[in-house]
Amino acid sequence: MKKSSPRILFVDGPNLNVLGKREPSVYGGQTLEDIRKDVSDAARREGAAVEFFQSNHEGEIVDRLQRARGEVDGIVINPAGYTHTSVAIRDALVYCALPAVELHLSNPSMREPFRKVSLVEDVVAGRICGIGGYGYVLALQAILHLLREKGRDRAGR
Ligand code: DHK
Repeated sequence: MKKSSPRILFVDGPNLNVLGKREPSVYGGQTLEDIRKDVSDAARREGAAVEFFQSNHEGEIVDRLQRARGEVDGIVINPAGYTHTSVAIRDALVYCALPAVELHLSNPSMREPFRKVSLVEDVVAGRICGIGGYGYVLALQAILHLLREKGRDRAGR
């Protein structure tokens, strides 16, 4: 049987559409498009299919996560400002019931106190923070690793 490519959805929250122009000393000089290109190149090498979604609106992110259930195999999410506030995004992630990696360009633990709280950290498999745009490529590798492990577990190793 031909093995199908793992499908990974990247979800980005508010203000990540203006990466490159937005506080480059914190978030780096790459645009979201630059980052997506790097992720797509890495996905091609890894034999994975990637899809990208960005929204500045909480409800749109919830809608996209709900649709992801049964549609993709894993999620990489940077909820951006909603990381620290959104019970709705947390609940949608739980609903998805998919392996997920939380990602931040900066390291929120080293920033203002309100950024030290993540409402999704305990419903994701792992977190990548503080590596800038390259964190997205690392997050792709991380989620693919988790899916491979899951596949091995299912096959009984
Ligand atoms: C992005 C944001 O927009 C902030 O609100 C978060 C996160 C951190 C990041 O580092 O990618 O606090």
